[in-house]
Amino acid sequence: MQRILVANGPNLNLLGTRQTEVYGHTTLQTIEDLCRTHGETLGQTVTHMQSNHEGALIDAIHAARGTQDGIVLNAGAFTHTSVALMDAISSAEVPVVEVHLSNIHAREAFRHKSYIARVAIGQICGFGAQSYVLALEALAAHLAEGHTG
Ligand code: CA2
Repeated sequence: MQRILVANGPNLNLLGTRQTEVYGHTTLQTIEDLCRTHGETLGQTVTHMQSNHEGALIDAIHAARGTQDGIVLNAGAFTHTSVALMDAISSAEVPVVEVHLSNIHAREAFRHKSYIARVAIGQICGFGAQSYVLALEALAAHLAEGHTG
């Protein structure tokens, strides 16, 4: 089984409750359930974490070293600001797929820059909850090819 951590950053705990015109009606719980069940079909054991705190996300990435085979990361607004998260990913030696619900490249200019993209194996954005499913698929293929870090 591939061990996959799905990590969500700030404000994503509010999904489905506010700003539904931007982020839709799907709750984070629904996304977590979707990832767990889809992961099972891919031979993945999916665990979840969400935090509004940069340090907690960094700790989770550090803890993934040697305990997870891959990470699906929606770093939320930290995507566009956090050199510290980028450095944590560099040091973890665990492949990361960056995901976003919205198409960050079609939004405000400040969302076009991603520090995560520099250290992720790839980025999937704009497909709502399906972005996470696509990221699990991408990790399954990447890991099956024998890639590790
Ligand atoms: O599209 C995405 O997944 C984002 O990572 C979402 C972040 C945003 O800062 C990124 O640019 C793109 C924001 C998440 C905030 O989520 C909320 C959900 C409901 C209500 C309020 C915020």
